[in-house]
Amino acid sequence: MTSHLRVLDGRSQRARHLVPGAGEHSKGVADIVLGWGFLVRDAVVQVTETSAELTDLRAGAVPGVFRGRSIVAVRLHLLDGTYELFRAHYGRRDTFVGKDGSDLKATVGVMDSTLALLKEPGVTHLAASFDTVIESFRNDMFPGYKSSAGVDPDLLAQFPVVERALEALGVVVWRNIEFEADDAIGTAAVRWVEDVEQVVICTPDKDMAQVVLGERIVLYNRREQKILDEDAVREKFGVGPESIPDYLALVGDTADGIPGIPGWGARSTAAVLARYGRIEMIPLDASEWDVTVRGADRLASALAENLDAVYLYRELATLRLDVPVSEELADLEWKGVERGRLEAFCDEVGLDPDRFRI
Ligand SMILES: [Mn+2]
Repeated sequence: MTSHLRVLDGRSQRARHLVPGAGEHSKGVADIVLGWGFLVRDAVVQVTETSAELTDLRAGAVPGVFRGRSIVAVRLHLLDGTYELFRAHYGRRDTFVGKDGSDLKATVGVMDSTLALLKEPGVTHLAASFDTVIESFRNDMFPGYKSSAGVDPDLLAQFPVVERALEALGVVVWRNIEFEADDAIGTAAVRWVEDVEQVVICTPDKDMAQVVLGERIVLYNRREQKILDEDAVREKFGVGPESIPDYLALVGDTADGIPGIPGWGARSTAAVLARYGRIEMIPLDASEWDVTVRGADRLASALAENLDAVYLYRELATLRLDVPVSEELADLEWKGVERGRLEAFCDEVGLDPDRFRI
C-alpha cells in the first residue's frame, strides 16, 4: 500500500462540514489513528493511505471523531460524579421514589444533568468519577479529613445506583475506593491532555485548580456556566495551579476537612505564595520577607510552629496522578445511550425510561 495523507483546506470549505469519504479510510490506517480524523488548525487531515508523514502531522494535529457526516475535535469531559450527586440530592427538584421505596431523587437528577451535558456541543468523550467509598487513603493520614460521617444515608445509598445509571447512559464510570474521585480525574486529565483539543473538568471544586493548564485543561462550573482556565485561576486565587496545594494547606479547605494554619487567610497567603511559590521557599523569619503583608511576624511564627502540619495538609491537598485507570482514550468516546441496558435498569429500580431520551 502506498502512503500519503490528504490535507483538505478548511478555510475554503468549512472544516466541520467536510465529509470524509468512507472508502478512503483503509483498515491499516484506521488502526494507526484509532479510526479518527485529525483537525490541523483550519484544515481537516483525512487519512487516505498509510503514511510516513502521519507522525509529523500528528504533532500539530488535534484528533477528531466522526459524528455522522462531520468531523469534530476530541474534547474530553471529566465529571465529578460525587459533586453531581450531592448537588442533585440537595437541589430543588422533584422527588423520585423507587420500586422498593428507596429515594432516587439524586439519581434521576444526575442522569438528567448528564444528558444535558451530552447535548452541549463538543462533548465527544466523557467519564464520570465517583467517591464510591468516601473514606480514602487520606483518612489514614489525618483523622480530621472529610468522611461519610453525617452524610444523609439516602444519599450514600445512591452511589452504587447512580454509577449503574450512568453506565446505562453509555458513560464510563470510575468507582474510587482507595483513591478519591478527584485523583482519577486529575490522572485522566494529565494523561490525555496531549491527545485531545481540550480537557474540561466539570466541577466547582478548588482543589482541581492544581491541574489546570493554559486553556488545555480547564474547570467548568456548570451551575454558574463559568470556565476557569489558567489565567482565571491566577485571578481567582492570586497564585497559579502549581501553588494551589500550598494555598489550600495554608488557608485550609473546610470542604475536605483541612484546617489550615492560624492567621493565614486568602489574601495574605496569595501575596506570600505569589512571591515564594511553595511553602518551603517562605523564610520562617518575617524580617527576611521581601513582600509586604499585614501581620507578617505573626504569620511567620504560626508557620514555623506548624511546619509538620502544613506539609501534611499540603500532601492531603495534592492530587494523586497515578490512579490505575484502565481505559484507553478511545473507550471514553460517548456513542449514545445504551437503550436496552437503560430499559433494564429503569425497570429494575422503577423509573420510566422514556424520561431519558436524548
Ligand atoms: Mn475535592
